[in-house]
Amino acid sequence: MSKRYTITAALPYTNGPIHIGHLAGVYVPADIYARYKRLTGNDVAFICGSDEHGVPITIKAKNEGVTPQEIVDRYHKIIKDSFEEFGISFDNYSRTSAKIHHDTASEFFKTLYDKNEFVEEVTEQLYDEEAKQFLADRFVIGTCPKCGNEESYGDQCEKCGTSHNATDLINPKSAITGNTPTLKETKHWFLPLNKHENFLREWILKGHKKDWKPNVYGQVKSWIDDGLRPRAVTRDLDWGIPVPVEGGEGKVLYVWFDAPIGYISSTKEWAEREGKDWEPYWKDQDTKLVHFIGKDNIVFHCIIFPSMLKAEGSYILPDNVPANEFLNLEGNKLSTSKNWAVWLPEYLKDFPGKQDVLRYALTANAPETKDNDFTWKDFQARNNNELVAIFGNFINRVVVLTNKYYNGIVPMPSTFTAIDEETLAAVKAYPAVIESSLERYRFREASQELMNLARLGNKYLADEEPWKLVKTDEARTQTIMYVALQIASALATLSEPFLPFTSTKLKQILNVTSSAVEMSWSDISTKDVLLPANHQIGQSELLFNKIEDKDIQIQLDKLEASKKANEAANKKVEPQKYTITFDDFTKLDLRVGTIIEAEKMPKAKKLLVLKVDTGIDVRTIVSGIAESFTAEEVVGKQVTVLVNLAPRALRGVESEGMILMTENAEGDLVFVNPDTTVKNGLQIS
Ligand code: B3M
Ligand code: ZN
Repeated sequence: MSKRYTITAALPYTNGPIHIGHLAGVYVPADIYARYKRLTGNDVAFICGSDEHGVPITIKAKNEGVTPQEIVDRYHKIIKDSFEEFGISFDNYSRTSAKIHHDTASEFFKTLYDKNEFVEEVTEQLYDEEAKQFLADRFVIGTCPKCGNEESYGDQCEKCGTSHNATDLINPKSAITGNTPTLKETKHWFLPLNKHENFLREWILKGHKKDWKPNVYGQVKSWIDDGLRPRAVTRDLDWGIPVPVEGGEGKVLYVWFDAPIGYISSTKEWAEREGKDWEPYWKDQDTKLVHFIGKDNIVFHCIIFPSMLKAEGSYILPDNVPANEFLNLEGNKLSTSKNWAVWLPEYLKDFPGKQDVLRYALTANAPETKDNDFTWKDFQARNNNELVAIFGNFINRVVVLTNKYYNGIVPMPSTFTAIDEETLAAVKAYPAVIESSLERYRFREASQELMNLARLGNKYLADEEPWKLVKTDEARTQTIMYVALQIASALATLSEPFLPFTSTKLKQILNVTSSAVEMSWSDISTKDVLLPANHQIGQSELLFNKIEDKDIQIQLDKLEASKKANEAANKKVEPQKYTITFDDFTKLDLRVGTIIEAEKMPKAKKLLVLKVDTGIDVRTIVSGIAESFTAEEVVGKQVTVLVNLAPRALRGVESEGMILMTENAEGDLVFVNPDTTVKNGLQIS
């Protein structure tokens, strides 16, 4: 039965581009779900937008010496483009700096204020005397009172997920100056979550929310069981939505108060554009509201936002909040600051046209029930062994053979054998199989069922061997190809939520884009004929290409470079050594020289054997630089040489001196040399 769905995906902060963690955790599953709901005939509003307030944006702007507006304008565009490029089919992508959002959020606040749903209180808050600023949220770092993480933020600990008040932090430090904050009185409006505890308990714990994912239900239960306290929903900051009531001058709404209202304002913006009424999408009890988020957002979507909606009184509450766990990358936590990530704009540069490959790899390995690891090897294997070898191979065989035997015209079948009947019946069952996974938000499982349908097709062809029968049994060959084409046709539609670009391409190849032959999701289980005899299909085109080891190596090298850069950045500057006399210094004979020959020391990873013109002589120096330079690269380089170092044998080669080196920001070795070419042999003093 057709239903109305409001599907939201967490509003990304506009302080950086989107990476694979965001895609895997939130946007790909949300998109699969929205596409599936549309395909099955529902009325869907798939809603998102940029979260443009909040401290991370102010901090980024400060660091770059630009305005917060410049930051959000830059990343709003980059993020929006990435979503489009990856086929995330939002009905609307708005931004919280939009007027419609400021108006909606202000109104929402005023309604709660008028209904006396806030507690107005002057309390002592953390204050940085030097920066002359109150410290909330990410402006303050300290020890989490719950788990002991020493780098918890003022509003949330990223380690254990707890949301707290900044004054709860043990040992707070200002993120701006590093100072220990003082306490200063200021007035704020608090949402008394304790007042909503009973409702939350009834709604989530005693209600029908037991079918929520165990990670979500478990977290929410533990928060409620711990007891809820009032939370300030205003801040002493200048970036955000001004507090719209008396006494609110110079204060803004807490970002987590305004951001979820962004779902509502984005829906309004969409409805206005489409000439629809937004209200049923948020106020009709028959509408299913589903929030796709990452696990760090659970408290906001399952406790705070529902309390706000309940307090307002006219809104529906979420039907489900299928939060995902986190995705790691090659064994380490994804991190923006450490550049340990795969950024979508960069991925597209390196793998143009391969959006579906990433969507598939991330879905097949989605962090649904526990944190999961993305590895480039797995990505390559998913592509080569599944998309290319199973899905692509099946389609290619069917299309090539149909063109070869019948000039691309779907042949007329004759009598079906038991195998044919079974195969066609299995195809008919697939929509229900995939639906059952999707209805339980099990996207990994659903993607594997899709692949199983392609497997079924491959096995059918391999068992029936039309390429052998074509010489002896014309009628049987026609029947086999007819059955195979029905499978291909089912794949074209069932793949759409997961592989939208592939689905479009496949529909073009099968020539099923015109309304006469277009097929819906439900047709697959109800119709006997999906692709009728005599229908003309197009030429074969490869849906997927093999990804080579060298392409994967480039990605691994990039990560290695990030790792080195981090190590270099974190390298502590060594303390100064003990004092030496001028005489001690003059003992060192440092000269400028030029490397004139170089070769790799056999069987030694790190060593190059160099011939260096020191101006005094040409001598051999063995240098441990082979991991940073090739032999060819260093020939001709001017370097600084310690020429009076006692010779010593390295792997049987006598080394007569030492070349001075240091490290660059990427952690690679670099030469210490004069900044202009000078005569070899000149002394350094
Ligand atoms: N911007 C947090 C995040 O990106 C936040 C989500 C808002 S959803 C209303 O993790
Ligand atoms: Zn914690």
